[in-house]
Amino acid sequence: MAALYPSDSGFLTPPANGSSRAGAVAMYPPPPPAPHRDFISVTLSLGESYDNSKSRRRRSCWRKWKQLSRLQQNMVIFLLAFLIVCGFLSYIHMADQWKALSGKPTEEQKMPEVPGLKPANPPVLPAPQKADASPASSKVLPQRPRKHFRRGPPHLQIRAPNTDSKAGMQDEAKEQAAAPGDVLQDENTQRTVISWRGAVIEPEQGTGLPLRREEAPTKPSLLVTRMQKEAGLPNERQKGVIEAFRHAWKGYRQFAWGHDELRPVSRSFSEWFGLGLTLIDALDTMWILGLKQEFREARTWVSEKLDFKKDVDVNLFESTIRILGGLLSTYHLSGDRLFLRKAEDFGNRLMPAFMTPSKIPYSDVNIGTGVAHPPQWTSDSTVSEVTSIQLEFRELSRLTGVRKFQEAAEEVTRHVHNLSGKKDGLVPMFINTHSGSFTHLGVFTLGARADSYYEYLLKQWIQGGKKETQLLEDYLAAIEGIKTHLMRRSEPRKLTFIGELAHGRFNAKMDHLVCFLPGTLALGVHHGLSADHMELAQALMETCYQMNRQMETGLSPEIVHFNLYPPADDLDVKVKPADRHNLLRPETVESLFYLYRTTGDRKYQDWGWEILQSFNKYTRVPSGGYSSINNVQSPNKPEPRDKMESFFLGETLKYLYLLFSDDPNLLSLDTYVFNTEAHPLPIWAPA
Ligand code: DMJ
Repeated sequence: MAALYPSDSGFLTPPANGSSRAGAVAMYPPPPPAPHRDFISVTLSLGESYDNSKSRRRRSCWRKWKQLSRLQQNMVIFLLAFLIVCGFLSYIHMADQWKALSGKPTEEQKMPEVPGLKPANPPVLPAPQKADASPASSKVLPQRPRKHFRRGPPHLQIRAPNTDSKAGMQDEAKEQAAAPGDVLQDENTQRTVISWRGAVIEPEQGTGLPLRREEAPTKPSLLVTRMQKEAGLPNERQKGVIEAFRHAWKGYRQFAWGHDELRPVSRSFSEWFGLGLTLIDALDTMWILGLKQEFREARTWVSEKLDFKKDVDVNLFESTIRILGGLLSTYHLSGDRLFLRKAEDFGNRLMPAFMTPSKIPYSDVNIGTGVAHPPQWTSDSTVSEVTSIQLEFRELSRLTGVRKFQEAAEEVTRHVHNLSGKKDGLVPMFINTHSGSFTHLGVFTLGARADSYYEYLLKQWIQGGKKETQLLEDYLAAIEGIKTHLMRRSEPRKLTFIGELAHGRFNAKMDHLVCFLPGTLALGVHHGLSADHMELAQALMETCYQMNRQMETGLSPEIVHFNLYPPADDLDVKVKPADRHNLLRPETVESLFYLYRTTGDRKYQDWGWEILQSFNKYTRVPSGGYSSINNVQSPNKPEPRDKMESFFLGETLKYLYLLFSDDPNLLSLDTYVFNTEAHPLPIWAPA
């Protein structure tokens, strides 16, 4: 006979000197409440033939049961009953959660299949042959659909992607092994991250630093279910956008996978930073359009191939708005921490740009060596560039709790706020990185090199919960400056437009880039600013539409000149030969989105639909992708430039999709603020 004793692990083990082949079954009771100790034993009878029949097992169980004391029997019965009740309750709870998290498309979520949707007119661009660089051929296609490992702020997730939790964790482990020193990676950091997610977020005061705090966690299952219900099915026009995106993605996937930009005509690619720019810029668009398969595949690339440890110069502004902004918004939408880790890694690598005598950052930085520098010909930086990185750096600090990002970016804002050389709120185009002063004084534009300075004044104010009054004051002053110095009306149609001022001389030239302004003005009104701004927004929107409408292709040129003097001509808009190109830019449709959201006037949707059809007619390349064109005034020979800019997927198609939505809660303007590359970031204290 051998008695068995409970081991440390709770399993029953024989005593040290006992036979390990005891063949006896025994149970040691819990610590003795009873006055006597019960030992249950079975006599070994090795000589007997082994009988493992059911009836014998049943008899022996029954015998053992009878050998238990009344107390033990009651305890066992109680334990079983308890386990059954617990099991039942947790089944109900888990069933709810799995329903919400399973990622199986509900009726509302099912991917729209729109194979029949074709452009109204056949594309005019040629279809030459070229080698295949698709992810399929380079074997990066995911083998099977993955389940999503849900983490991150749940109430910002609009849909549940379908990624495998195990795969997610493996990716994460790999990422952590590969990431540089100060990226979220060690156990301690992980623990901090978990604890800050549990804290209740407060709206941030002014430029104060929010540290490792996030929104109060709400039950993810309920939120995801609610958001799935709200998302709704795409309407016909949205399906048109999805079809356009898929066509663009097809070209990128096949000929430019993992490279910066597709060259759709030559079926090849071009590199700028060598960081998969189009793929990153397009991530959140895929999420918003519900393109799960494409998103999963791109996520795999980010996880396995995207490496910032690279000896390459990047432009601080362009890489911030596209890469940092794209990663941060994708993190917010998906809740997948892979994107936050990548964002923090990238943010760290950009930081040397700020190490200048004035703290005004250099335009370029090598993300591998950490060497930053201005362009070769000057020590100036562009004003819009140094003042349009703040939304992203501030958000990165909020999410990581690392102050330096926000501090560096806000130092620039403070500095520019106090700088002389402005004209009624209007800023010059250049700033010196040594002296910190504006240069090339006396030239004012809302176009290239100044545009997003104005946009980010308003958007930072919104992002921070409308508390940073200096930002608002600078914005309001600038709008007044625009009205006084840059706004005019054309002849004969009296279109309101924004020109430029050079040393007191007005130039009736307007970049298509300026068409961001009606949208920004409307956004300001949505957030409580003067109704006058809406009048100007609507007038400018009409002008931007006419810049498209009056061209033979229905697409705006890069720059127009307005006719100021009657009755010289019946055309308000003139285009110089050097300015006739269209780069698939987003600004007109971006503003149409804001104008429709804030006024509800469907004409803005109709205008956007016309523009999408023009893109399909004149810029679509049959083998996949869209190309910028050289001549918007030549419908028979638009001359493809053989390049699809990353912002066509990051911005243009995203804004079109949102424009055609009738759901104001789809990326609500009260919850999100879009960076200048159309990447939605959360407002810190949503209204
Ligand atoms: C984008 O990169 C951004 O919208 C930027 O603010 C201006 N230029 C392009 C789009 O035109």
